[in-house]
Amino acid sequence: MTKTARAYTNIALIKYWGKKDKQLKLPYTNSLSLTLDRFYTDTKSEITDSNQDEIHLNGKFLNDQQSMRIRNYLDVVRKNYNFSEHLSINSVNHVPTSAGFASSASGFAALAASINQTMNLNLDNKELSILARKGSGSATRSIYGGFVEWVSGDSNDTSFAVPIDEHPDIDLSLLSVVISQDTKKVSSTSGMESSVKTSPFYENWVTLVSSEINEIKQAIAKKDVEKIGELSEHNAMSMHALTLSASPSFTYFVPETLMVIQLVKELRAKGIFAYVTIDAGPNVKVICTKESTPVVQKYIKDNLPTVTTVVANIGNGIQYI
Ligand code: 2P0
Repeated sequence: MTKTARAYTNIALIKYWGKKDKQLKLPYTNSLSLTLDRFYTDTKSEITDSNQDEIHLNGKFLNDQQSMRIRNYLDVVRKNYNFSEHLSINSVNHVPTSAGFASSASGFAALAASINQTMNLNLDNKELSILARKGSGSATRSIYGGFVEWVSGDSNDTSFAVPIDEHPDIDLSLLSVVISQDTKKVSSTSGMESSVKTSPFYENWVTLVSSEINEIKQAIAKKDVEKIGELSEHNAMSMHALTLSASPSFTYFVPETLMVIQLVKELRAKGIFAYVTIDAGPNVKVICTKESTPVVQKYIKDNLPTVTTVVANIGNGIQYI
């Protein structure tokens, strides 16, 4: 019997923002993430006699338009691995869709792992990471648990994730502050394209990321959580500066995003461990320690009662259940 593939989402501490090859999804820079235990996708696939793929998400059949991205991906996988069978895919997303947590990361990592199993492709984790990348850049990193680096590479075979520390013994948690679950107006793919093409700071970003990747790896090795927090916050703000400096300018922030940033700064001024990171959406993720998490959670809820908060800890790589 085919098993269900489970992949957890990840939060990039040093972010991927821009492709040098759109087709292969080769990034301009390396990126580095932390896999989370709270948000994941379960995917099961089976060979079908039908002459087209059948995609179900959260128990609902997706029509042609809704399933286009996944069907295009399956065409790529079939071509790459030389099989012709169509698949019936059942995916359940335990991630708030399109709300700043990349459901595409866990989604495409779980899909790649599921196909690997159903079609007996016998891919190792490096090959699986390459396969997941073709679905979505951030999925490249969700193959592994803990701290993961995606090495940009310069070809299909050289762009994949490597585990930095899959089970780190480090005091870090992530408080997700959910401001809005609305679908974002600018997709990550088009947001990064516009930043690469039009932000006058894009070259600086590439230089910055290369030094921040080295610094954060040293901080991880030393378990220097303050340094990890500082670098992550700085990197996130630099990424969002690329959106603000694009032409036309755009931003993923909403007023509450800035309010949470402000609250986190207030907490830090009081000696509480808290740093923000923000993906391509309005929601804020606060990097905390075990001790600071409840304090940060209460402070944010007291000041902004409309938001919801979820705590995530460090998660594992791909699992088959
Ligand atoms: C990241 N993000 O490193 C960055 C930071 C969002 C902000 O990767 O175009 O869905 O499918 O490769 O991976 C989200 O974009 O984009 C993302 P594609 P993806 O996690």
